[in-house]
Amino acid sequence: MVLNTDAGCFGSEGYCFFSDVFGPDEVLAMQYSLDVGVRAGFLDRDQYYGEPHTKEVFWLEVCRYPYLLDAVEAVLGPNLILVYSSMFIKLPGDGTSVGWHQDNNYWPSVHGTDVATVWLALDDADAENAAMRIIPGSHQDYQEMETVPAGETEMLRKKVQVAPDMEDQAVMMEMKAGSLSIHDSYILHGSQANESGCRRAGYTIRYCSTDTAWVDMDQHPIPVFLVRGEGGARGEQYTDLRPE
Ligand SMILES: O=C(O)CCC(=O)C(=O)O
Repeated sequence: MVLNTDAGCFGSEGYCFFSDVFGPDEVLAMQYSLDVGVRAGFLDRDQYYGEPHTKEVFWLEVCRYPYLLDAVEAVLGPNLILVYSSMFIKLPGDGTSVGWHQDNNYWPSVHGTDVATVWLALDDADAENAAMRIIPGSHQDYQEMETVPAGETEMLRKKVQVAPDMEDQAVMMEMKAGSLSIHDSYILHGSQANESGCRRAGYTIRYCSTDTAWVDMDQHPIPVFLVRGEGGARGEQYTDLRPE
């Protein structure tokens, strides 16, 4: 399987990669900050830290990092809001997996199709330590798929049952720490259990283009930040965090 490294193919494949967006020193700073947060008991539940950007300025600045936003802009265009973020941490041999799912299924307050997730590698991610997997093209037609309850060792509450022939098409999102992938909010993705001796942490950051997508702030649990460009028709409801 050839991996999609071209932002221009995001529309057809539903994902793409950007390598080395953060340098080695920045990766060390993020790993340190994650370790401190874990020790301080910031995680909401085992191996999951919800909305770090609303709790620690450090992570908010990661979400506003210019090179990262350049990558998001290459995919979604220039008018960007930051709607959610969370950390998926898989410890060596912890046995937890993430069932196949579409992100939009978890976000009733977020409307529209120009919605995407940055998956930022805080550790090197590969097949051994359960890099995320994606089924290319499964976002097409923007259909919300039926879900069933997930099992006890799965990190999310519900999942989509995927036929084996479709699962065979999955690509492994292997990347070095500091690199990132971007995936469409309708694409099927998940990850298996980490059978290796190495941690695999990823920071997922969710953005929308205000050209077509919007957030119902009466339903949304956290502030939405305008990080680049124009806020659109509902822009006054978002918190302006554009650079000076
Ligand atoms: O990190 C993972 O294994 C899963 C991440 C995920 O499900 C997501 O980005 O929505």
